[in-house]
Amino acid sequence: MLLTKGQRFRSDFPRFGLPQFADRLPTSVAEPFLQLSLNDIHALRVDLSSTSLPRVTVTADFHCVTTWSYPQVTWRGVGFRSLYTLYCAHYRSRSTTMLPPIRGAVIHGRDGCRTTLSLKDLLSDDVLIADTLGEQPLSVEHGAPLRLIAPAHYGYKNIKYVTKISFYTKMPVVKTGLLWLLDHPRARVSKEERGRLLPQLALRYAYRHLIASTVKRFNDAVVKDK
Ligand SMILES: Nc1nc2c(c(=O)[nH]1)N[C@H]1C(S)=C(S)[C@@H](COP(=O)(O)O)O[C@H]1N2
Ligand SMILES: [Mo]
Repeated sequence: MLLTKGQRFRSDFPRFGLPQFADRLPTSVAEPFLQLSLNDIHALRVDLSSTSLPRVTVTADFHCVTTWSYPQVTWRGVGFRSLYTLYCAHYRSRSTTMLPPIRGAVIHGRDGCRTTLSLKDLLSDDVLIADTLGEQPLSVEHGAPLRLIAPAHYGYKNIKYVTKISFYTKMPVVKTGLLWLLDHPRARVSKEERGRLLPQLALRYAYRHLIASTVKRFNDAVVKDK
């Protein structure tokens, strides 16, 4: 199997994430609502369980920045581009002004985890809001009820329990203390954009040593919550 620079395939698809979110596993699955807004106004709430937007299927390798990958994951849900088109129509129906050019978005997870992506990256064909993994509804471990999937980008751009996507006319930056250094604005796997400023090779080796303890930490948290 072909794998990009610095990545190694795992035989399982673990629950994983930033260590501070390990214990914030939602204990129940929320309603599949997604809020879209522009510059924090003109909000639109979409119910993904009843929307007539077309369903799409995307199969792709999943790549965590800490160097583990899991091959050929099949996600189903609603294509991001069709949600964006719906949002643009909503804006036009509510506003007397033209839709200003949108640069990027903050993607918010219910556990407090968030990140940014440019609109250009979000509008790629393979980006979706997924509610299904394989043949099953998305599990809580993997982000139920909804998660953003952007396969060309490292796992940390693929926000679980996504509740809100806030568009902005200026490219947003999320202030997450030191984590800012780890949040590359694009985080493309093909370009090995693992983090900001820091050398990619150093990150590759530093991260690799964190995998086993992080998997354990996330597994233990699941057990504790049950
Ligand atoms: N809400 C939320 N989304 C998140 C994370 C998180 O901690 N919270 N971690 C990210 C990281 S670093 C990775 S690798 C993937 C892991 O997804 P998985 O738990 O489905 O394997 O989720 C990403 N999305
Ligand atoms: Mo990750």
